[in-house]
Amino acid sequence: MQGQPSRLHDGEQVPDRPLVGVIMGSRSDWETLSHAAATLEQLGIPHEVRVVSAHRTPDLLFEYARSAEARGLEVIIAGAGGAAHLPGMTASKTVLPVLGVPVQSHALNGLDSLLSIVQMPAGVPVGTLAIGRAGAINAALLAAAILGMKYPAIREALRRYREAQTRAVLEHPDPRER
Ligand code: RP5
Repeated sequence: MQGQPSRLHDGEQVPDRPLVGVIMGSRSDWETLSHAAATLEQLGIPHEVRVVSAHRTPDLLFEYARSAEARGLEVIIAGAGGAAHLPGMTASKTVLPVLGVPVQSHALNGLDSLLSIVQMPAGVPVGTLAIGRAGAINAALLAAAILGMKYPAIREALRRYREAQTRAVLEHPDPRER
């Protein structure tokens, strides 16, 4: 219909408001979580980025998770290192999907972060990704897959990302060439 915003087939237009909240326990986690934000950016997914610590700012964490759905967030990516309570505590205060990224800690190389995030007792799930950069990128891609079920434009962006990745491998089969 003329004058109406064009509606994509079988789904909703991507809104301007942040759909993904990228949170982390410390500014020192940004080096890792920046890869999630950059991937969301690449896919054209509106997102916000915040430091929210389970240990240092527990009230802020509760408020952030409690209000996330009402503010329009649809997925939360939570990264933390060491005794990494942030993803699990966030998941305890919202029914939005929470994707956990274990940050590579100095003491135990991120194994502590991984186990803290992945070993949730039954009842409150956290979708846990790999330690470090790979996990941060994959959290963004998984967020895109979740959002893609509702927003066809995001599903198409994800499809293009995967096609470009495949092309890059096929077009440069010789690992010695630069
Ligand atoms: C965790 O403690 C954070 O997620 C971070 O990975 C780790 C260390 O934090 P900083 O001491 O660098 O602020 O809560």
